[in-house]
Amino acid sequence: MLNETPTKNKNLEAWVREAAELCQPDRVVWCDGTERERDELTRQAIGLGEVELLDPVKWPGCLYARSTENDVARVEQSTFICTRSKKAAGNTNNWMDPQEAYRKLSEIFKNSMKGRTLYVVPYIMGIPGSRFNKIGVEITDSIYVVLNMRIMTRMGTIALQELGAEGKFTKGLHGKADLDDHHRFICHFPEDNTIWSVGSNYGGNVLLGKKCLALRIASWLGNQEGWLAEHMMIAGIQDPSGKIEYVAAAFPSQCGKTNLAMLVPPASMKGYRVWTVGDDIAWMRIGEDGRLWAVNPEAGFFGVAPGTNSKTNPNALAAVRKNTIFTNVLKTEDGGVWWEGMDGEPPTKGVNWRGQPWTPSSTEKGAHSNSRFTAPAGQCPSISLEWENPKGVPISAIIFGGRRARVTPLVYQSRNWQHGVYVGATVASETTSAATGEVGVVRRDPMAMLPFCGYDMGDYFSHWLEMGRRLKNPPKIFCVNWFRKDDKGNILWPGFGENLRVLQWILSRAEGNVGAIDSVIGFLPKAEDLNLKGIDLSPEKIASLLSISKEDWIDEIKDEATFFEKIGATLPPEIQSEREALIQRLSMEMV
Ligand code: GTP
Ligand code: SPV
Ligand code: MN
Repeated sequence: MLNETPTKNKNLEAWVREAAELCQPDRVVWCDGTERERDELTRQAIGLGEVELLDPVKWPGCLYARSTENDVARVEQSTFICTRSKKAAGNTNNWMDPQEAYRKLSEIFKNSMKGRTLYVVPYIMGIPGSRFNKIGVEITDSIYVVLNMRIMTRMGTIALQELGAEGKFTKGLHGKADLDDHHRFICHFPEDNTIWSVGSNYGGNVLLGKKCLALRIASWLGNQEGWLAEHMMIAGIQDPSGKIEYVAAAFPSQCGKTNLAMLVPPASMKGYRVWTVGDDIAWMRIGEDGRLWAVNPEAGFFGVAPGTNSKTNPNALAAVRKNTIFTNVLKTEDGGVWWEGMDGEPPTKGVNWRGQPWTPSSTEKGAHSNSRFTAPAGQCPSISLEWENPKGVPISAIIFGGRRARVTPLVYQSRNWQHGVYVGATVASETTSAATGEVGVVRRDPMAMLPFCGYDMGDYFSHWLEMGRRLKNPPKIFCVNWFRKDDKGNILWPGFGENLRVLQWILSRAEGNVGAIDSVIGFLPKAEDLNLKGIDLSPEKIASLLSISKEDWIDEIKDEATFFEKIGATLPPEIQSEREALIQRLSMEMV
């Protein structure tokens, strides 16, 4: 921890001074990212009650944190894109005039760090040394944020070195203020390369490298610079011959990216391995070979805790055994952690995410359904050897998906890139507790980017179409649904490790090695082409997983129309014509 200014970057120095004048902290501390600094900050955070130490033998280097009860998820209604013209933000984003936003948030930031320390956190999104990096600097009064940022990003001196005296950086100002949700705003100023976040101390609202920079600001930059910033996991699938092919998958929050990225093959699929490159964000560029190459710009996982166990995701469990921060899970009496869906018996007592005593007979959950772990990616046993390759990995298949009890089959393939963009653009999913608001309501979430696209959604679709035109060798585009239910409301597909069977079909299709049924919505697998050896699923269940109901799809098309109307005039004509072609295929089927 340095108290003098460790940078020669005049813009950075001036901006830190400006922020300190506004927020009036007692101290300004520049973070260097060393272990010594972590130990010192941990000691202070424990003293302030921001975090608790877990049992150092069972959970070495692990911390426990609770955010306040009204601050446990992203807040989409308080998240704004602040561009000079409202049009640039588009109709699916909340917009605020930049002058008004700066004025309004300045009022909240003003003097808000009195009695507190202001930490300056320089960080890299991307692979150190790569020309595709983006440097960010987050100013924050939360030690919890600093400790999380040092896991989620490459942080400290390394970032200042890469920034140099002249380098550009994303300015991120974060303050807890009074944590009142009426004073909670997450504002993005893409034209100023700036983020202001105030009134929260939770995840995607405050770890500004993640959703704010690596998706909202980066998607804006990607549109200008000709690349894609996506809410996608990335993984390598190794087949028994040793060949590795990479896939990238966009599912909305809490819909299975982390689990897919860390998949453990079922016992019956000997010789397969899945290698984790990233679990939440992909930055994708066109390589010299005309393929799409993806990099995970993060250094850690901010993963969903509930449901994580040795069957569903043993790799995540292994990754969180040390040096991990647990947020809003249950703390056990012996200094451990627990969440619903963990292995074994629940503890006989503990303290729940609200800080109240808990026993298995409590009616309330022990862990919040959006409780999370923050773990270094390098600790994951399935981490790919390529995860820090600055070139990234070449993507053979892009997969879209979501939670749908009905309508969407287990898997289908789009006809070509343009149709694939339409499939991605029309993805819908049941809402989850990753954002505040009602859970389980179906909403359109194109490319899983509805809450994260930093500009007009219609222009974003155009950018995807343009990328396709530039790709000589584009990945094939697929759609999956692990969450289809039967009439009794039971999920039909066993999911998790068994999803590899679907990936196997996807990769065979991408290589052109297997046939398919040419259906109205796209290419469906023939049941006999799915590898179902060693899995106990009746032919009837398989049939319903792969079935498409005309009535459901007609309803679907109507709902799409409402969403497309909302997007308005920027909706690309190609998307409209894909929709018309689908309507025509459906109506021909009807006569
Ligand atoms: P974010 O970090 O919010 O972006 O989420 P994510 O997409 O990484 O979701 P994650 O993999 O953490 O999964 C969220 C929830 O979905 C967990 O409760 C999982 O247990 C559940 N889940 C994941 N994969 C499957 C699956 O294949 N089948 C079923 N039924 N549930 C799954
Ligand atoms: C998500 O909500 O998609 C997350 C968690 O990955 S957060 O960082 O809170 O956005
Ligand atoms: Mn996410």
